Amino acid sequence: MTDMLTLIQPDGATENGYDAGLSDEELIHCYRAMLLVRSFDEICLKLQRSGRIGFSIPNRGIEATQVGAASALRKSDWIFPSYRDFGMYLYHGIPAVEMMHNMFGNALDSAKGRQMPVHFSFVEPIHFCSISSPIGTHLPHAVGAAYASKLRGEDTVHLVSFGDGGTSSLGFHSGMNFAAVWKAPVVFLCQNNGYAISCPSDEQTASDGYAIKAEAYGMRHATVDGNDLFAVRQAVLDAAELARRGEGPTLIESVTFRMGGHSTSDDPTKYVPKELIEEWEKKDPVERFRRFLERKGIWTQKLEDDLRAETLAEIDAAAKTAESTDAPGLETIFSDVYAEVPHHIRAQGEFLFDLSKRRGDAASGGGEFPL
Ligand SMILES: Cc1ncc(C[n+]2csc(CCOP(=O)(O)OP(=O)(O)O)c2C)c(N)n1
Repeated sequence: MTDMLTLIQPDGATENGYDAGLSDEELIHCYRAMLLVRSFDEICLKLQRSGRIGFSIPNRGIEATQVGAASALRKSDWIFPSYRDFGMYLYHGIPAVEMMHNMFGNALDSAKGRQMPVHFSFVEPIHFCSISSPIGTHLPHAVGAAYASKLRGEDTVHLVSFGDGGTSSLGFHSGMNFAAVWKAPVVFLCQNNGYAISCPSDEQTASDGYAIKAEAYGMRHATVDGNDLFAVRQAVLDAAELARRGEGPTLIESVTFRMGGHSTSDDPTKYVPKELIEEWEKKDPVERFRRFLERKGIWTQKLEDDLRAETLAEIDAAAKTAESTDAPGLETIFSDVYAEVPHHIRAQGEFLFDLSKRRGDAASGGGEFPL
C-alpha cells in the first residue's frame, strides 16, 4: 500500500506539531459530532431490537472519516454520502430529529416514509443527495452534478463517499473514468473499512489497496489513516482545493475499520476474527481525538461526562419525538409523481380511501381521496 497519511498519533500527539487551523470551539464541534454518532448508533440499536424501527446502520469506527471529510467542505458544496455517513449530517448541523423522522418513516420524513431507514436527504445547510441503496450508483450522479457545476462556472466541490465493496461496482468505473476525462470537481472518498458486509478486502480486490485504482484513470490519489480526523480532513481539503481550481478529481482511500455489523441485521462475530476487532479497538477514532483534546489542554473528565450525557439526551429526545409523530398520510402513496393524477391512478386512490373508510381505520382520516 502507498504511504498512509497520519497526523494524530494513537496517543493524541500530532505529527511534527501539525496545526489543523481550527479554533477550540471548532475542534470541540468535531468531537461533539462524533459523540452524537455514537449515541445515534446506541439508540437505534435499541429501537431496532425492540421492533420500533426496521433497521439501522452502525457507524462505530468510521466517525473520524465522516467528520474529518465533512469538516473540509463549504456549505455551497454537495455531498453524495454512503449509508454509513451519519457524522457528515450531524457535523453540518442537520438536527438529529430530522434524521430520526427518516428512521421511523413518519409524516415529517423528507422522503415521506417512501424510503428505507437511513436513506436521508437534505438540502440545507449543505446539499445531501439521497442515499442510493444500489451500491455505487451514486458515483456517476456525483460526477454528473459536478460536471454541471463546472459548466456553470461554479466553484463547488462534490464529495462522494462509498465503501471498499463499492469499488467493484460499475458505477465506480464509469464515475471515475468520466470524472477524470471531464476534470470534474469531485472528491471520491473510499471508506476501506475492511469488509463489504462479510467479504474481506483480499476477496474484493487483487490490487494493492484501493487508492492505486485511480492511476488507471489518470487520477490523483491519496491514502489516509481513516481513524485520524485531521488526516482525512487534510486530504479532503487538498483534493477540494485542486478541484475548485479546475484541476479535476482525486480518489482518497480512508483506511478504517467497521467496529460492528454491516447493519443491525448482521452478526459480524460470524466472520470477523476476534483478534482483528481487538487490534482496531486500540485505534478507536473517538478515543484518539479525545486524547488529542486532552493533550491540547482543552478537555477534562467533567467536560467529557457532560458532553456524553448531553449528546445521548439529544438523540434520545429526537427518537421520542419522531416515534410520536404521525405516519405519512395515505395519499402519499400517490402524491409527488404526476402533476395531474392520471385516471387509472385516481381510481386506485379512490378505491383505497373508500376501503379505508369502510374498515374504519385512521389512515384516510375518514376523508375522500384528496388528489
Ligand atoms: C448493486 C448492489 N449489489 C448488492 C447490494 C447488496 N449490498 C448492500 S451493502 C453491500 C456491501 C457494500 O460494501 P461496502 O461498499 O464495502 O460498504 P460497507 O457496508 O462495508 O461500508 C452489498 C453487497 C446492493 N445494495 N447493491
